[in-house]
Amino acid sequence: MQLYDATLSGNAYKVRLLAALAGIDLELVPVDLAAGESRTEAFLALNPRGQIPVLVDGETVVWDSQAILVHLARTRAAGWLPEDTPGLVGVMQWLAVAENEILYGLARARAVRVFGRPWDLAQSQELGRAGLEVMDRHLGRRRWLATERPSIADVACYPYVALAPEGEVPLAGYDNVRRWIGDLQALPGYIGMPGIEPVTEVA
Ligand SMILES: N[C@@H](CCC(=O)N[C@@H](CS)C(=O)NCC(=O)O)C(=O)O
Repeated sequence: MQLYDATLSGNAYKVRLLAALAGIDLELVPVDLAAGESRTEAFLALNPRGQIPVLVDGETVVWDSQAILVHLARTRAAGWLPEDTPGLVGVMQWLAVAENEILYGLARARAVRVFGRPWDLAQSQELGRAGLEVMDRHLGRRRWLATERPSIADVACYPYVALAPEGEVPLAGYDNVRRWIGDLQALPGYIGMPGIEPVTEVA
């Protein structure tokens, strides 16, 4: 399987992370976003949105990080996506948070600060903090986001939450979120990415 990837993309990292946690081999194909490599005709044939990550699994091409996590869980990492309705619904709810408050909030704030993207920093940070508050309350009652064990919901939400300080959204005060980050970092097979600090202690 090939993953069209960039080292500093949190969306691509979440796919690398699930693969590492579940022991799945991936061949990484680097895409230089700054050079416009995601906007070429050849790349748009893979993903009409012109974005990474894209997974090529034989004849199957999957774009969008959430969809790729589902594909990997359904084909090679069964324990990461529950089949029962409440479990599946719980995962879907957190994939929605990953695509909304986390992507348009925390990830955008980071993209403004790290890559100079032209989005509204204060608005992105505010949306990101709203997502963190929801997560923090939820994680005060349970260890993992959707099920009794880690699932693709945790993997989908993790990268841009852990990278939030790069967008000038400190994680101080979100103690349950920081405990959850530490639990994820302690999982066998865990890999990090540049910009994610290890959580060593939670007040
Ligand atoms: N919802 C998409 C978002 C993907 C995305 O925003 N990818 C960024 C990198 S993190 C990208 O490829 N940007 C290039 C562009 O939009 O030109 C996903 O989860 O895969």
